[in-house]
Amino acid sequence: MKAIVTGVTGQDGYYLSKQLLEKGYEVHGFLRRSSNINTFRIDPLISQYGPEGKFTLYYSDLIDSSSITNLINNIEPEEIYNLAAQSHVAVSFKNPIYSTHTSTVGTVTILESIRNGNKDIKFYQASSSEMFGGEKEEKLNEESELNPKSPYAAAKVFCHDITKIYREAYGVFAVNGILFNHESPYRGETFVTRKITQAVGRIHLGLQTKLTLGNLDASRDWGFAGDYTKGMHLMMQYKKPEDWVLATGETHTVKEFAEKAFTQVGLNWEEYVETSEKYKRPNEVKHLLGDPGKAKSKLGWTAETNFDDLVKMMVESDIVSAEREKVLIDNNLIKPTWEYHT
Ligand code: NAP
Ligand code: F7E
Repeated sequence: MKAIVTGVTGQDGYYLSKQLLEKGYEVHGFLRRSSNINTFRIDPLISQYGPEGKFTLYYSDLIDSSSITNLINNIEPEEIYNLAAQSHVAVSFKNPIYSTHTSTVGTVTILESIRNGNKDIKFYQASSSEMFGGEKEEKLNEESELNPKSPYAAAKVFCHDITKIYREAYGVFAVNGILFNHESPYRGETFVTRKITQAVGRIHLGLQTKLTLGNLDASRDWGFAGDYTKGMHLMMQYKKPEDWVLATGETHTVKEFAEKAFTQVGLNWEEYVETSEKYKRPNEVKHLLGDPGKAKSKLGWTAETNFDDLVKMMVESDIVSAEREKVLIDNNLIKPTWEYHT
C-alpha cells in the first residue's frame, strides 16, 4: 500500500506515518520548505525507513497546486491523508487570508486531482471540532450543527463541505475525520497543553518562574494523538466513506489541565500561573465535548489514553527536555527565550 501524508512534519503527521510504516505501507510525505530543517519529529522515521525506500519526502506547499497534482500522478497512491494546515486558531485571527488560503486551496487541489485522475484513491480530510463553535454545553456528534468562530474553523468548514461534495457528486471515497483536540509530547509548543507541560518541566528545574495563559475557563475534550491517528486509518478501511467524530467523551478546563500538570511535580499551579489579555481570542470556543459513539460501534475505535495518563505522559517528556535544556544553559550554549515564543 502507498499513502501520501500532507503535513508530515506535524504532530499527527508523525504518529500517522509511524503507524502506516509499521503496517508495511510506503509513505510519501509532503513538507514545505523552511529555512531551518523542520523534520525533527520524523527524523527517527527517516533514518529507519528512508534507506529502504519506504519513507520518502517531497517539497510541496499547500498552495502550490501544480506540485501537488504532479506528485499525486507520479506517486500513484492508494490513500491520501490531508493533514497540512495552518492549525493554530489564535494565529488564524492574525493571518486570516493565509490560514484560509492554505487549508482550502490544498484540499480542493487534491480532490480535483483525484476526480481528474485515479478516482479510486481514498481521501482523508482533517476536519475539526472547532467547526462546532462550542457555544453550549452539549455532546457533539456527526449530525451537530456547525457554527465556526474563527477564520481557522471557517476554512475547515469549507474543506469539510467540499469533501462531502466530491463524495456525493463524483463518488470519491472522501472521508471527514472530525477530531476533537488531541495532544502528545509532539504537540506544537504554542498549543495550551504543551505550553503548560513545557513550563512545568522548566519551572520544576528552575529554568522558568511564571506561566502566562489566556482564558482558563475554556474546556476541551482532550485525547492522545497516537490514538486518533489510528482512528484515521480505520475510517479509510471502512466499507464506505463517511464523516466520523473522534473524541474521549470527557471534557476538562484549561485550569484543570494546569492543576493536574503542576501537581505532577508537587507544585501548586496557582503560585505560577498568571493570565494576560494577550492570549485571549477575539471570539472564544468555550466548551467542546464529543460523542465518539459512532466510531466506537462501527469502527471499534476508542480513545485508549485517559486524561490523567495524557497529562502525565506530556509532563514526563517535558521534564526530560528541560533537563537537556538545563545542560545547554548551564554551559552557556543557549539563552532561554521562551517568554517571546508563546
Ligand atoms: P500541526 O502539528 O500544526 O501540523 C500541521 C502540518 O501542516 C505541519 O506539517 C506543517 O508544516 C504543515 N503545513 C502548514 N502550512 C503548510 C503549507 N502552507 N504547506 C504545506 N504544509 C503546511 O497540526 P496537527 O496537530 O498535526 O494537526 C493535523 C491536522 O489536523 C491539521 O489540519 C489540523 O488543523 C487538524 N486538526 C488537529 C487537531 C488537534 O487537536 N491536533 C484537531 C482537529 C483537527 P511545518 O511543520 O512546516 O509547520
Ligand atoms: O487552545 C485556551 C484557548 O490553542 C485551547 C488545534 O489543534 O484543537 C486545537 O485548537 C483552549 C482555547 O487549541 C491559552 O483560548 C488559554 O480555548 O490549545 P489551543 P484549540 O484552539 O482548541 C482544535 C480541535 C483544532 O482543530 C486546532 O487545529 O485553551 N487558552 N490560554 C490558550 N490557548 C493557547 N494556545 N495559549 C494560551 O496561552
